[in-house]
Amino acid sequence: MYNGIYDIHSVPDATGMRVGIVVSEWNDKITGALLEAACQTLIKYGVREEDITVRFVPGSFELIYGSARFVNADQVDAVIAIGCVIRGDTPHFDYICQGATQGLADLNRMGKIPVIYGLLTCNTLEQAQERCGGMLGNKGEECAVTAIKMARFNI
Ligand code: DLZ
Repeated sequence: MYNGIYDIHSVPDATGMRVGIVVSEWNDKITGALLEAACQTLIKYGVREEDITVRFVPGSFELIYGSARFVNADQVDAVIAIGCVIRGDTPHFDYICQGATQGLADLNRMGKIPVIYGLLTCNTLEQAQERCGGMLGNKGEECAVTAIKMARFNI
């Protein structure tokens, strides 16, 4: 039963936590900045640097496979999938976003370990820049906090 003392802003201690991060090489300036913030934030809350495993994949569509490998390997407590898709002239953007989103959602539905959605889906490069350390903060930091909270999720 909820006893009214849960502080939604507190981040659990992440000591001993192991985290896998899958990073897309497309738009690498953006994904690199997201990765940097995610790692810094994990370490800030107690994750040891050696317990963070980073793997790169060519594009955001491959985040599904990369994350699935982590999920099935049973070696980490959470996975963060980092990518950035920027709208172009063709419907390609929609297919990649839909495919990656559905694939990551499917992995979460397995319920083995949480897979955190660090995919920026932007209309312009400027929108992406605003979200990786610009005016709107850094989604990598947000993903790290979410990973810690979800790895500590218990029923
Ligand atoms: C092909 C493609 C395009 C056009 N744009 C992006 C993008 O903005 N961001 C991204 O992460 N990946 C892009 N890709 C690559 C696809 O994600 C994928 O790597 C290829 O379709 C091969 O499966």
